[in-house]
Amino acid sequence: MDLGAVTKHSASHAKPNGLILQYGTAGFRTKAEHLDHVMFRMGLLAVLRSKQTKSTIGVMVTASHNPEEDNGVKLVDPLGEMLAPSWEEHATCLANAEEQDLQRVLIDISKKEAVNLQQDAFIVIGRDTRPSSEKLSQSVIDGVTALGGQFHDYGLLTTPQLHYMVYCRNTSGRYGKATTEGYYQKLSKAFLELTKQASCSGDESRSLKVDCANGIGALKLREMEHYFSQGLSVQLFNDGTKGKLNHLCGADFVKSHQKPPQGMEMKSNERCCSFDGDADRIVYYYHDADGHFHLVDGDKIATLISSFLKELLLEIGESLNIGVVQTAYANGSSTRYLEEVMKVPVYCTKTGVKHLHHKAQEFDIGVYFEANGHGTALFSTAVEMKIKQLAEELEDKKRKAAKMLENIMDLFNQAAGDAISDMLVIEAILALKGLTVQQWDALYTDLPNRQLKVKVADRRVISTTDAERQAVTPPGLQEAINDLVKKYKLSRAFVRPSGTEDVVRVYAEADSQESADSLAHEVSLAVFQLAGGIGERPQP
Ligand code: G16
Repeated sequence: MDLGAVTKHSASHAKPNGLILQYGTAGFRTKAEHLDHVMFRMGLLAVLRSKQTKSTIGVMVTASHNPEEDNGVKLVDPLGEMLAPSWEEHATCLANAEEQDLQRVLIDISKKEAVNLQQDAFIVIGRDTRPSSEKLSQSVIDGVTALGGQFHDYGLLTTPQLHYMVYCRNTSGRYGKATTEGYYQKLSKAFLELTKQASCSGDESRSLKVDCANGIGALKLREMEHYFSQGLSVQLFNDGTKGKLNHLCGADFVKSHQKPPQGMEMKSNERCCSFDGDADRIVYYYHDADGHFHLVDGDKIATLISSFLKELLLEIGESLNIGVVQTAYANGSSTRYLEEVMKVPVYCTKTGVKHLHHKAQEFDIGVYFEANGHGTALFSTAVEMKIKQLAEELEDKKRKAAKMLENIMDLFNQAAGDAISDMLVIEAILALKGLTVQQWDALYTDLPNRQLKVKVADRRVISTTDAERQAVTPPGLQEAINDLVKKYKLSRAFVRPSGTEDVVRVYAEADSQESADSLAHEVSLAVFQLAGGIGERPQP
Protein backbone atom coordinates (compact mmCIF):
# COMPACT_ATOMS: atom_id res chain seq x y z
CA MET A 1 0.00 0.00 0.00
CA ASP A 2 1.68 3.24 -1.15
CA LEU A 3 0.62 5.49 1.71
CA GLY A 4 2.84 8.29 0.43
CA ALA A 5 0.68 8.51 -2.71
CA VAL A 6 -2.46 8.56 -0.55
CA THR A 7 -1.18 11.46 1.56
CA LYS A 8 -0.09 13.37 -1.54
CA HIS A 9 -3.44 13.00 -3.32
CA SER A 10 -5.46 13.52 -0.16
CA ALA A 11 -4.06 17.04 0.12
CA SER A 12 -6.16 18.03 -2.89
CA HIS A 13 -9.28 16.51 -1.26
CA ALA A 14 -8.86 18.11 2.16
CA LYS A 15 -11.42 17.57 4.90
CA PRO A 16 -13.16 20.76 6.07
CA ASN A 17 -12.25 21.51 9.69
CA GLY A 18 -14.63 20.19 12.30
CA LEU A 19 -16.96 18.41 9.86
CA ILE A 20 -18.28 15.12 11.27
CA LEU A 21 -20.42 12.85 9.09
CA GLN A 22 -22.03 9.47 9.67
CA TYR A 23 -22.53 6.57 7.24
CA GLY A 24 -26.33 6.68 7.55
CA THR A 25 -29.40 4.86 6.22
CA ALA A 26 -27.97 4.82 2.70
CA GLY A 27 -24.37 6.01 2.99
CA PHE A 28 -23.12 9.57 3.49
CA ARG A 29 -25.47 12.40 2.57
CA THR A 30 -25.11 16.12 3.01
CA LYS A 31 -24.60 19.31 1.00
CA ALA A 32 -22.53 18.47 -2.08
CA GLU A 33 -19.85 21.06 -1.28
CA HIS A 34 -18.91 19.15 1.90
CA LEU A 35 -18.34 15.83 0.24
CA ASP A 36 -15.15 15.98 -1.81
CA HIS A 37 -12.94 14.42 0.88
CA VAL A 38 -15.57 11.78 1.66
CA MET A 39 -15.65 10.71 -1.99
CA PHE A 40 -11.85 10.42 -2.16
CA ARG A 41 -11.80 8.41 1.05
CA MET A 42 -14.63 6.13 -0.06
CA GLY A 43 -12.52 5.41 -3.16
CA LEU A 44 -9.75 4.32 -0.76
CA LEU A 45 -12.13 2.25 1.36
CA ALA A 46 -13.64 0.54 -1.69
CA VAL A 47 -10.13 -0.62 -2.66
CA LEU A 48 -9.58 -2.15 0.80
CA ARG A 49 -12.99 -3.86 0.71
CA SER A 50 -12.29 -5.18 -2.79
CA LYS A 51 -8.90 -6.57 -1.72
CA GLN A 52 -10.46 -8.18 1.36
CA THR A 53 -13.35 -9.83 -0.49
CA LYS A 54 -11.35 -10.53 -3.68
CA SER A 55 -14.36 -9.12 -5.51
CA THR A 56 -15.54 -6.11 -7.46
CA ILE A 57 -16.98 -3.41 -5.19
CA GLY A 58 -19.38 -0.65 -6.32
CA VAL A 59 -19.38 3.03 -5.44
CA MET A 60 -22.54 5.00 -6.22
CA VAL A 61 -22.55 8.79 -6.14
CA THR A 62 -26.11 9.88 -5.41
CA ALA A 63 -28.33 11.44 -2.76
CA SER A 64 -31.41 9.74 -4.18
CA HIS A 65 -34.54 11.51 -2.85
CA ASN A 66 -32.67 14.46 -1.25
CA PRO A 67 -32.74 17.95 -2.78
CA GLU A 68 -30.56 18.69 -5.80
CA GLU A 69 -27.97 20.62 -3.73
CA ASP A 70 -27.21 17.52 -1.63
CA ASN A 71 -25.16 14.59 -2.71
CA GLY A 72 -24.00 11.33 -1.21
CA VAL A 73 -22.09 8.13 -1.65
CA LYS A 74 -22.60 4.50 -0.78
CA LEU A 75 -20.56 1.36 -1.27
CA VAL A 76 -22.00 -1.78 -2.81
CA ASP A 77 -20.81 -5.17 -1.54
CA PRO A 78 -19.96 -8.20 -3.73
CA LEU A 79 -23.45 -9.63 -4.22
CA GLY A 80 -24.88 -6.23 -5.01
CA GLU A 81 -25.89 -5.72 -1.39
CA MET A 82 -25.38 -2.73 0.85
CA LEU A 83 -22.02 -2.48 2.63
CA ALA A 84 -21.61 -4.80 5.66
CA PRO A 85 -22.28 -3.01 9.00
CA SER A 86 -18.71 -3.40 10.34
CA TRP A 87 -17.43 -1.64 7.22
CA GLU A 88 -19.97 1.16 7.71
CA GLU A 89 -18.11 1.88 10.93
CA HIS A 90 -14.79 1.94 9.08
CA ALA A 91 -16.36 4.28 6.52
CA THR A 92 -17.41 6.69 9.28
CA CYS A 93 -13.96 6.53 10.91
CA LEU A 94 -12.17 7.15 7.62
CA ALA A 95 -14.46 9.98 6.55
CA ASN A 96 -13.94 11.80 9.85
CA ALA A 97 -10.18 11.20 10.27
CA GLU A 98 -8.05 14.33 10.38
CA GLU A 99 -5.52 14.56 7.56
CA GLN A 100 -2.56 13.54 9.76
CA ASP A 101 -4.46 10.42 10.96
CA LEU A 102 -5.51 9.15 7.55
CA GLN A 103 -2.61 6.70 7.08
CA ARG A 104 -3.07 5.28 10.56
CA VAL A 105 -6.80 4.73 10.04
CA LEU A 106 -6.15 2.95 6.73
CA ILE A 107 -3.59 0.68 8.40
CA ASP A 108 -5.96 0.01 11.32
CA ILE A 109 -8.79 -1.02 9.00
CA SER A 110 -6.47 -3.24 6.97
CA LYS A 111 -5.23 -4.98 10.13
CA LYS A 112 -8.67 -5.39 11.71
CA GLU A 113 -10.14 -6.83 8.52
CA ALA A 114 -7.06 -8.88 7.58
CA VAL A 115 -6.86 -7.21 4.17
CA ASN A 116 -4.26 -8.79 1.89
CA LEU A 117 -2.65 -5.67 0.50
CA GLN A 118 -1.01 -7.59 -2.36
CA GLN A 119 -4.44 -8.56 -3.72
CA ASP A 120 -5.74 -6.72 -6.83
CA ALA A 121 -8.73 -4.42 -6.42
CA PHE A 122 -11.46 -3.56 -8.91
CA ILE A 123 -14.10 -0.89 -8.38
CA VAL A 124 -17.12 0.06 -10.50
CA ILE A 125 -18.55 3.54 -10.21
CA GLY A 126 -21.91 5.04 -11.11
CA ARG A 127 -23.49 8.44 -10.60
CA ASP A 128 -26.85 10.19 -10.79
CA THR A 129 -27.69 13.36 -12.75
CA ARG A 130 -26.98 15.94 -10.01
CA PRO A 131 -24.79 18.83 -11.23
CA SER A 132 -22.22 17.94 -8.53
CA SER A 133 -22.06 14.20 -9.28
CA GLU A 134 -19.52 14.18 -12.11
CA LYS A 135 -16.83 16.03 -10.16
CA LEU A 136 -17.51 14.00 -7.03
CA SER A 137 -17.22 10.71 -8.89
CA GLN A 138 -13.83 11.92 -10.18
CA SER A 139 -12.80 12.29 -6.53
CA VAL A 140 -13.83 8.65 -5.95
CA ILE A 141 -11.63 7.66 -8.90
CA ASP A 142 -8.73 9.66 -7.43
CA GLY A 143 -9.10 7.67 -4.20
CA VAL A 144 -9.24 4.34 -6.05
CA THR A 145 -6.13 5.08 -8.13
CA ALA A 146 -4.20 6.57 -5.18
CA LEU A 147 -4.36 3.10 -3.58
CA GLY A 148 -3.50 1.35 -6.85
CA GLY A 149 -7.02 0.01 -7.58
CA GLN A 150 -8.38 -0.60 -11.09
CA PHE A 151 -11.80 0.78 -11.97
CA HIS A 152 -14.57 1.00 -14.52
CA ASP A 153 -16.62 4.18 -14.56
CA TYR A 154 -20.15 3.45 -15.82
CA GLY A 155 -20.97 7.16 -15.70
CA LEU A 156 -24.70 7.85 -15.43
CA LEU A 157 -26.61 4.91 -13.92
CA THR A 158 -29.60 4.38 -11.67
CA THR A 159 -28.53 3.16 -8.22
CA PRO A 160 -30.10 -0.30 -8.76
CA GLN A 161 -28.31 -0.63 -12.08
CA LEU A 162 -24.99 -0.21 -10.28
CA HIS A 163 -26.03 -2.87 -7.74
CA TYR A 164 -26.91 -5.15 -10.68
CA MET A 165 -23.51 -4.55 -12.36
CA VAL A 166 -21.66 -5.50 -9.17
CA TYR A 167 -23.74 -8.66 -8.75
CA CYS A 168 -23.19 -9.70 -12.39
CA ARG A 169 -19.44 -9.14 -12.24
CA ASN A 170 -19.03 -11.19 -9.07
CA THR A 171 -21.08 -14.14 -10.32
CA SER A 172 -19.16 -14.47 -13.61
CA GLY A 173 -22.18 -13.38 -15.62
CA ARG A 174 -24.50 -16.01 -14.08
CA TYR A 175 -26.85 -13.28 -12.90
CA GLY A 176 -26.64 -11.39 -16.19
CA LYS A 177 -24.33 -9.34 -18.40
CA ALA A 178 -22.70 -6.40 -16.59
CA THR A 179 -23.74 -3.76 -19.11
CA THR A 180 -26.78 -1.50 -19.38
CA GLU A 181 -27.64 -3.42 -22.56
CA GLY A 182 -27.47 -6.69 -20.55
CA TYR A 183 -29.76 -5.21 -17.90
CA TYR A 184 -32.30 -3.99 -20.47
CA GLN A 185 -32.30 -7.31 -22.30
CA LYS A 186 -32.60 -9.48 -19.20
CA LEU A 187 -35.52 -7.55 -17.74
CA SER A 188 -37.34 -6.95 -21.02
CA LYS A 189 -37.10 -10.59 -22.10
CA ALA A 190 -38.65 -11.75 -18.80
CA PHE A 191 -41.32 -9.03 -19.00
CA LEU A 192 -42.35 -9.87 -22.57
CA GLU A 193 -42.43 -13.61 -21.80
CA LEU A 194 -44.85 -12.83 -18.97
CA THR A 195 -47.09 -10.32 -20.72
CA LYS A 196 -47.57 -12.45 -23.80
CA GLN A 197 -49.56 -14.81 -21.54
CA ALA A 198 -51.92 -11.98 -20.55
CA SER A 199 -55.30 -11.91 -22.26
CA CYS A 200 -55.29 -8.12 -22.55
CA SER A 201 -51.70 -7.91 -23.82
CA GLY A 202 -51.29 -5.14 -26.37
CA ASP A 203 -54.53 -3.38 -25.48
CA GLU A 204 -54.44 0.24 -24.58
CA SER A 205 -54.73 -0.37 -20.83
CA ARG A 206 -51.07 -1.35 -21.09
CA SER A 207 -49.87 2.19 -21.01
CA LEU A 208 -48.46 3.98 -18.01
CA LYS A 209 -47.56 7.54 -17.09
CA VAL A 210 -44.24 7.81 -15.27
CA ASP A 211 -43.01 10.79 -13.24
CA CYS A 212 -39.21 10.47 -13.31
CA ALA A 213 -38.48 13.08 -10.57
CA ASN A 214 -36.31 14.95 -13.12
CA GLY A 215 -33.67 12.32 -12.45
CA ILE A 216 -31.63 9.51 -13.94
CA GLY A 217 -34.72 7.26 -14.24
CA ALA A 218 -35.87 9.32 -17.24
CA LEU A 219 -32.63 8.79 -19.16
CA LYS A 220 -32.51 5.10 -18.48
CA LEU A 221 -36.19 4.47 -19.14
CA ARG A 222 -35.86 6.26 -22.49
CA GLU A 223 -32.90 4.07 -23.39
CA MET A 224 -34.80 0.96 -22.35
CA GLU A 225 -38.37 1.55 -23.50
CA HIS A 226 -38.02 0.15 -27.02
CA TYR A 227 -36.91 -3.18 -25.55
CA PHE A 228 -40.28 -3.71 -23.84
CA SER A 229 -42.64 -1.49 -25.86
CA GLN A 230 -44.51 -4.52 -27.28
CA GLY A 231 -45.84 -5.16 -23.77
CA LEU A 232 -46.08 -1.66 -22.28
CA SER A 233 -45.99 1.89 -23.51
CA VAL A 234 -44.68 4.49 -21.10
CA GLN A 235 -45.21 8.23 -21.19
CA LEU A 236 -42.53 10.12 -19.28
CA PHE A 237 -43.09 13.27 -17.19
CA ASN A 238 -40.56 15.31 -15.22
CA ASP A 239 -37.85 13.90 -17.45
CA GLY A 240 -35.24 16.47 -16.42
CA THR A 241 -35.56 18.68 -19.49
CA LYS A 242 -36.83 21.57 -17.39
CA GLY A 243 -37.67 21.01 -13.68
CA LYS A 244 -35.35 20.57 -10.73
CA LEU A 245 -34.47 17.12 -9.37
CA ASN A 246 -37.03 15.83 -6.80
CA HIS A 247 -38.60 19.29 -6.58
CA LEU A 248 -42.40 18.95 -6.14
CA CYS A 249 -42.19 15.60 -7.88
CA GLY A 250 -40.86 12.08 -7.48
CA ALA A 251 -41.83 9.14 -5.27
CA ASP A 252 -40.75 10.74 -1.98
CA PHE A 253 -42.79 13.89 -2.64
CA VAL A 254 -45.89 11.94 -3.71
CA LYS A 255 -45.71 9.55 -0.75
CA SER A 256 -45.03 12.14 1.93
CA HIS A 257 -47.42 14.82 0.65
CA GLN A 258 -50.03 12.30 -0.55
CA LYS A 259 -50.63 14.30 -3.70
CA PRO A 260 -49.69 14.06 -7.37
CA PRO A 261 -46.41 15.48 -8.62
CA GLN A 262 -46.33 18.75 -10.44
CA GLY A 263 -46.04 18.44 -14.19
CA MET A 264 -48.03 15.20 -14.49
CA GLU A 265 -51.17 15.24 -16.63
CA MET A 266 -53.57 12.87 -14.87
CA LYS A 267 -56.93 11.85 -16.27
CA SER A 268 -59.39 10.09 -14.01
CA ASN A 269 -58.66 6.43 -13.35
CA GLU A 270 -55.39 6.50 -15.30
CA ARG A 271 -52.55 4.46 -13.86
CA CYS A 272 -49.58 6.68 -12.95
CA CYS A 273 -46.37 6.11 -11.03
CA SER A 274 -43.41 8.09 -9.68
CA PHE A 275 -39.74 7.14 -9.38
CA ASP A 276 -37.41 8.89 -6.99
CA GLY A 277 -34.22 10.75 -7.95
CA ASP A 278 -32.03 7.66 -8.49
CA ALA A 279 -34.85 5.31 -9.51
CA ASP A 280 -34.73 2.88 -6.62
CA ARG A 281 -38.24 3.63 -5.35
CA ILE A 282 -41.64 3.57 -7.01
CA VAL A 283 -45.19 4.42 -5.93
CA TYR A 284 -48.40 4.22 -7.98
CA TYR A 285 -51.48 6.47 -7.85
CA TYR A 286 -54.58 7.63 -9.69
CA HIS A 287 -57.41 10.13 -9.54
CA ASP A 288 -60.89 8.62 -9.23
CA ALA A 289 -63.91 9.89 -11.16
CA ASP A 290 -64.63 12.38 -8.33
CA GLY A 291 -61.12 13.80 -8.58
CA HIS A 292 -59.90 12.17 -5.34
CA PHE A 293 -56.26 11.22 -5.26
CA HIS A 294 -55.43 7.60 -4.32
CA LEU A 295 -51.91 6.52 -3.43
CA VAL A 296 -50.89 2.90 -3.99
CA ASP A 297 -47.67 2.66 -2.01
CA GLY A 298 -44.95 0.15 -1.19
CA ASP A 299 -47.23 -1.78 1.18
CA LYS A 300 -49.77 -2.42 -1.57
CA ILE A 301 -46.94 -3.31 -3.95
CA ALA A 302 -45.70 -5.94 -1.46
CA THR A 303 -49.26 -7.26 -1.13
CA LEU A 304 -49.78 -7.54 -4.89
CA ILE A 305 -46.45 -9.28 -5.38
CA SER A 306 -46.69 -11.71 -2.49
CA SER A 307 -50.26 -12.72 -3.33
CA PHE A 308 -49.27 -13.36 -6.95
CA LEU A 309 -46.27 -15.45 -5.91
CA LYS A 310 -48.44 -17.43 -3.49
CA GLU A 311 -51.00 -18.14 -6.21
CA LEU A 312 -48.31 -19.42 -8.57
CA LEU A 313 -46.87 -21.69 -5.89
CA LEU A 314 -50.32 -23.06 -5.16
CA GLU A 315 -50.84 -23.76 -8.86
CA ILE A 316 -47.53 -25.62 -9.04
CA GLY A 317 -48.26 -27.46 -5.80
CA GLU A 318 -45.15 -26.28 -3.99
CA SER A 319 -45.32 -25.01 -0.44
CA LEU A 320 -42.37 -22.71 -0.07
CA ASN A 321 -41.82 -20.41 2.82
CA ILE A 322 -42.76 -16.83 1.78
CA GLY A 323 -42.21 -13.93 4.18
CA VAL A 324 -42.92 -10.23 3.88
CA VAL A 325 -40.63 -7.67 5.51
CA GLN A 326 -41.83 -4.16 6.36
CA THR A 327 -40.80 -1.25 8.59
CA ALA A 328 -42.66 0.74 11.24
CA TYR A 329 -44.00 2.98 8.45
CA ALA A 330 -46.08 0.11 7.03
CA ASN A 331 -49.74 0.99 7.19
CA GLY A 332 -51.51 -0.98 9.96
CA SER A 333 -54.12 -2.16 7.44
CA SER A 334 -51.45 -3.69 5.20
CA THR A 335 -49.93 -5.71 8.01
CA ARG A 336 -53.37 -6.92 9.09
CA TYR A 337 -54.30 -7.86 5.52
CA LEU A 338 -51.06 -9.76 4.91
CA GLU A 339 -51.28 -11.66 8.19
CA GLU A 340 -55.00 -12.25 8.53
CA VAL A 341 -56.28 -12.53 4.96
CA MET A 342 -53.24 -13.71 3.04
CA LYS A 343 -51.81 -15.72 5.95
CA VAL A 344 -48.29 -14.58 5.16
CA PRO A 345 -45.84 -14.01 8.03
CA VAL A 346 -44.82 -10.37 8.33
CA TYR A 347 -41.65 -9.05 9.99
CA CYS A 348 -40.71 -5.51 10.94
CA THR A 349 -37.15 -4.15 10.75
CA LYS A 350 -35.51 -0.77 11.15
CA THR A 351 -35.78 1.69 8.26
CA GLY A 352 -33.25 1.22 5.49
CA VAL A 353 -33.37 -1.41 2.80
CA LYS A 354 -30.15 -2.91 4.11
CA HIS A 355 -32.11 -4.15 7.15
CA LEU A 356 -35.09 -5.41 5.16
CA HIS A 357 -32.90 -7.13 2.56
CA HIS A 358 -31.01 -8.98 5.26
CA LYS A 359 -34.22 -10.24 6.91
CA ALA A 360 -35.77 -11.23 3.56
CA GLN A 361 -32.79 -13.52 2.88
CA GLU A 362 -34.04 -15.82 5.67
CA PHE A 363 -36.95 -17.07 3.55
CA ASP A 364 -37.27 -19.28 0.47
CA ILE A 365 -38.92 -16.22 -1.04
CA GLY A 366 -38.62 -12.93 0.83
CA VAL A 367 -40.64 -9.94 -0.32
CA TYR A 368 -39.56 -6.68 1.22
CA PHE A 369 -40.91 -3.18 0.70
CA GLU A 370 -40.77 0.03 2.63
CA ALA A 371 -44.02 1.99 2.50
CA ASN A 372 -42.10 4.61 0.49
CA GLY A 373 -41.84 2.16 -2.41
CA HIS A 374 -38.31 0.86 -1.90
CA GLY A 375 -38.10 -2.91 -2.21
CA THR A 376 -37.86 -6.12 -4.19
CA ALA A 377 -38.24 -9.89 -3.81
CA LEU A 378 -35.44 -12.34 -3.10
CA PHE A 379 -35.35 -16.03 -4.06
CA SER A 380 -32.92 -18.35 -2.26
CA THR A 381 -30.42 -20.16 -4.48
CA ALA A 382 -32.06 -23.52 -3.75
CA VAL A 383 -35.50 -22.15 -4.68
CA GLU A 384 -34.14 -20.56 -7.83
CA MET A 385 -32.73 -23.90 -8.97
CA LYS A 386 -35.94 -25.71 -8.06
CA ILE A 387 -38.12 -23.26 -9.99
CA LYS A 388 -35.92 -23.56 -13.07
CA GLN A 389 -36.10 -27.35 -12.83
CA LEU A 390 -39.90 -27.35 -12.39
CA ALA A 391 -40.27 -25.06 -15.40
CA GLU A 392 -38.64 -27.84 -17.46
CA GLU A 393 -40.19 -30.90 -15.82
CA LEU A 394 -43.82 -30.05 -15.09
CA GLU A 395 -46.60 -30.29 -17.65
CA ASP A 396 -49.53 -28.20 -18.87
CA LYS A 397 -50.96 -25.68 -16.39
CA LYS A 398 -48.32 -26.42 -13.76
CA ARG A 399 -45.53 -25.90 -16.26
CA LYS A 400 -47.07 -22.60 -17.32
CA ALA A 401 -47.16 -21.43 -13.70
CA ALA A 402 -43.58 -22.56 -13.12
CA LYS A 403 -42.46 -20.70 -16.27
CA MET A 404 -44.21 -17.56 -14.98
CA LEU A 405 -42.45 -17.92 -11.66
CA GLU A 406 -39.12 -18.31 -13.45
CA ASN A 407 -39.72 -15.18 -15.51
CA ILE A 408 -40.91 -13.11 -12.59
CA MET A 409 -37.82 -14.17 -10.67
CA ASP A 410 -35.66 -12.94 -13.56
CA LEU A 411 -37.61 -9.69 -13.71
CA PHE A 412 -36.82 -8.75 -10.11
CA ASN A 413 -33.56 -6.99 -9.41
CA GLN A 414 -32.46 -9.27 -6.60
CA ALA A 415 -29.51 -7.05 -5.74
CA ALA A 416 -31.59 -4.04 -4.69
CA GLY A 417 -34.97 -2.31 -4.82
CA ASP A 418 -35.34 -1.02 -8.37
CA ALA A 419 -38.08 1.30 -9.70
CA ILE A 420 -37.75 0.10 -13.32
CA SER A 421 -37.73 -3.59 -12.43
CA ASP A 422 -40.57 -3.17 -9.90
CA MET A 423 -42.61 -1.21 -12.45
CA LEU A 424 -42.31 -4.06 -14.94
CA VAL A 425 -43.15 -6.66 -12.28
CA ILE A 426 -46.27 -4.72 -11.26
CA GLU A 427 -47.34 -4.12 -14.86
CA ALA A 428 -46.89 -7.81 -15.67
CA ILE A 429 -48.93 -8.91 -12.64
CA LEU A 430 -51.73 -6.43 -13.35
CA ALA A 431 -51.86 -7.60 -16.98
CA LEU A 432 -51.82 -11.30 -16.09
CA LYS A 433 -54.51 -10.92 -13.44
CA GLY A 434 -56.52 -8.47 -15.54
CA LEU A 435 -56.55 -6.03 -12.63
CA THR A 436 -57.07 -2.28 -12.87
CA VAL A 437 -55.20 0.01 -10.50
CA GLN A 438 -58.52 0.65 -8.69
CA GLN A 439 -59.07 -3.07 -8.12
CA TRP A 440 -55.52 -3.40 -6.84
CA ASP A 441 -56.03 -0.41 -4.55
CA ALA A 442 -59.25 -1.93 -3.21
CA LEU A 443 -57.44 -4.95 -1.69
CA TYR A 444 -57.64 -3.13 1.63
CA THR A 445 -58.20 0.44 2.83
CA ASP A 446 -55.21 2.28 4.26
CA LEU A 447 -55.57 3.81 7.69
CA PRO A 448 -55.28 7.59 7.30
CA ASN A 449 -51.73 8.64 8.12
CA ARG A 450 -49.38 11.60 8.17
CA GLN A 451 -45.61 12.01 8.06
CA LEU A 452 -43.90 15.17 9.27
CA LYS A 453 -40.34 16.40 9.77
CA VAL A 454 -39.08 18.32 12.80
CA LYS A 455 -35.80 20.27 12.94
CA VAL A 456 -33.76 19.78 16.11
CA ALA A 457 -30.27 20.96 17.08
CA ASP A 458 -28.89 17.41 17.18
CA ARG A 459 -31.07 14.57 16.01
CA ARG A 460 -28.80 12.02 17.70
CA VAL A 461 -30.50 12.87 21.01
CA ILE A 462 -33.29 10.58 19.82
CA SER A 463 -32.53 6.88 20.09
CA THR A 464 -35.05 4.13 19.47
CA THR A 465 -35.72 0.43 20.03
CA ASP A 466 -38.23 -2.21 18.88
CA ALA A 467 -37.54 -1.62 15.16
CA GLU A 468 -37.80 2.14 15.78
CA ARG A 469 -41.32 1.94 17.20
CA GLN A 470 -40.30 3.16 20.68
CA ALA A 471 -38.13 6.12 21.62
CA VAL A 472 -35.60 5.38 24.38
CA THR A 473 -34.21 8.91 24.63
CA PRO A 474 -34.69 11.78 25.33
CA PRO A 475 -36.36 10.98 28.66
CA GLY A 476 -40.10 11.50 28.68
CA LEU A 477 -40.60 11.51 24.91
CA GLN A 478 -42.06 8.00 24.62
CA GLU A 479 -44.37 8.62 27.60
CA ALA A 480 -45.59 11.81 25.89
CA ILE A 481 -46.22 9.90 22.65
CA ASN A 482 -48.09 7.16 24.55
CA ASP A 483 -50.37 9.74 26.18
CA LEU A 484 -51.10 11.43 22.84
CA VAL A 485 -51.82 8.14 21.07
CA LYS A 486 -54.42 7.27 23.74
CA LYS A 487 -56.51 10.28 22.66
CA TYR A 488 -57.26 8.83 19.18
CA LYS A 489 -58.93 5.69 17.85
CA LEU A 490 -56.95 3.03 15.95
CA SER A 491 -53.92 5.19 16.44
CA ARG A 492 -50.19 4.68 16.43
CA ALA A 493 -47.25 7.07 16.28
CA PHE A 494 -43.47 6.96 16.41
CA VAL A 495 -40.48 9.21 15.88
CA ARG A 496 -36.96 8.50 14.59
CA PRO A 497 -33.94 10.45 13.49
CA SER A 498 -33.57 10.39 9.70
CA GLY A 499 -30.43 8.76 8.36
CA THR A 500 -30.46 10.76 5.14
CA GLU A 501 -31.63 14.27 6.12
CA ASP A 502 -30.93 16.50 9.10
CA VAL A 503 -34.43 16.07 10.56
CA VAL A 504 -36.47 13.95 12.95
CA ARG A 505 -39.26 12.04 11.22
CA VAL A 506 -42.71 11.74 12.79
CA TYR A 507 -45.29 9.18 11.69
CA ALA A 508 -48.89 8.92 12.90
CA GLU A 509 -51.94 6.97 11.82
CA ALA A 510 -55.50 7.00 13.14
CA ASP A 511 -59.10 6.32 12.19
CA SER A 512 -59.58 9.60 10.28
CA GLN A 513 -57.31 11.95 8.36
CA GLU A 514 -58.10 14.78 10.84
CA SER A 515 -57.04 12.57 13.74
CA ALA A 516 -53.86 11.38 11.97
CA ASP A 517 -52.95 15.00 11.13
CA SER A 518 -53.68 16.19 14.64
CA LEU A 519 -51.76 13.32 16.29
CA ALA A 520 -48.75 13.88 14.01
CA HIS A 521 -48.80 17.58 14.87
CA GLU A 522 -49.01 16.95 18.62
CA VAL A 523 -46.16 14.44 18.45
CA SER A 524 -44.10 16.98 16.47
CA LEU A 525 -44.62 19.49 19.26
CA ALA A 526 -43.49 16.93 21.82
CA VAL A 527 -40.32 16.30 19.77
CA PHE A 528 -39.74 20.03 19.42
CA GLN A 529 -40.04 20.55 23.19
CA LEU A 530 -38.24 17.47 24.46
CA ALA A 531 -35.58 16.91 21.79
CA GLY A 532 -34.25 20.43 21.28
CA GLY A 533 -36.31 21.80 18.39
CA ILE A 534 -34.85 24.71 16.46
CA GLY A 535 -36.42 27.36 14.25
CA GLU A 536 -40.16 27.82 14.06
CA ARG A 537 -42.40 25.65 16.25
CA PRO A 538 -44.30 23.05 14.19
CA GLN A 539 -47.51 24.60 12.89
CA PRO A 540 -50.77 22.63 12.52
C1 G16 B 1 -33.06 5.88 1.63
C2 G16 B 1 -33.03 4.44 2.05
C3 G16 B 1 -34.42 3.96 2.38
C4 G16 B 1 -35.03 4.88 3.45
C5 G16 B 1 -34.93 6.34 3.02
C6 G16 B 1 -35.31 7.29 4.12
O1 G16 B 1 -33.85 6.00 0.47
O2 G16 B 1 -32.47 3.67 1.00
O3 G16 B 1 -34.35 2.64 2.82
O4 G16 B 1 -36.35 4.56 3.66
O5 G16 B 1 -33.61 6.65 2.65
O6 G16 B 1 -34.44 7.09 5.19
P1 G16 B 1 -34.43 8.04 6.46
O7 G16 B 1 -35.83 8.07 6.96
O8 G16 B 1 -33.46 7.41 7.40
O9 G16 B 1 -34.01 9.41 5.99
P2 G16 B 1 -33.31 6.74 -0.82
O10 G16 B 1 -34.32 6.45 -1.85
O11 G16 B 1 -33.18 8.19 -0.46
O12 G16 B 1 -31.97 6.07 -1.06
